[in-house]
Amino acid sequence: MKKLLTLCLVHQHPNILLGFKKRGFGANRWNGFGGKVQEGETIEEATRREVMEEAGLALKDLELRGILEFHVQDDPDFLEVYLFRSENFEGEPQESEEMLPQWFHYEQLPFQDMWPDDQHWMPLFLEGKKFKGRFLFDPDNNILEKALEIVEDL
Ligand code: 8OG
Repeated sequence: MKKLLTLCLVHQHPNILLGFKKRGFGANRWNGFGGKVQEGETIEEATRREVMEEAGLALKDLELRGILEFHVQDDPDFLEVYLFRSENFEGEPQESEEMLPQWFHYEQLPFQDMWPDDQHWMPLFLEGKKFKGRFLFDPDNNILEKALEIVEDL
């Protein structure tokens, strides 16, 4: 079964805001902000809610930039992650129970402490492209298969 999630990268060039995930799925990694889309909300509403909950920011803009599927070997469940870029917001990045936010220069992203797929699609994100991807992981989070394509529209 498919699970729908959101992920938002706040990008004020040359810097990207990431959060250090303190607990739960993906703990001890830097990532954008996001989570599961709940019943009764749109994907965009879920993105705004998660960024507010995790980083204390009210987004002023939101652009869909990628759709990424994540599969784990031998698991029929998979994630479909809607990846957004946002540039403008109200508020100051604030630490939450889940995330510790920090700005990173785009050339100094901490890929060794991020999800292993991020280094593959981040260059497309930084070039302003839209893309679709599919990654298959083994149970230790190593990438077994990857497919990534630039698309005109999502
Ligand atoms: O609600 P929860 O914190 O579990 O949501 C997981 C978040 O992590 C959500 O924003 C989607 C995101 N995420 C994955 N897999 C991957 C991945 O491989 N790379 C990145 N960058 N984010 C991911 O669930």
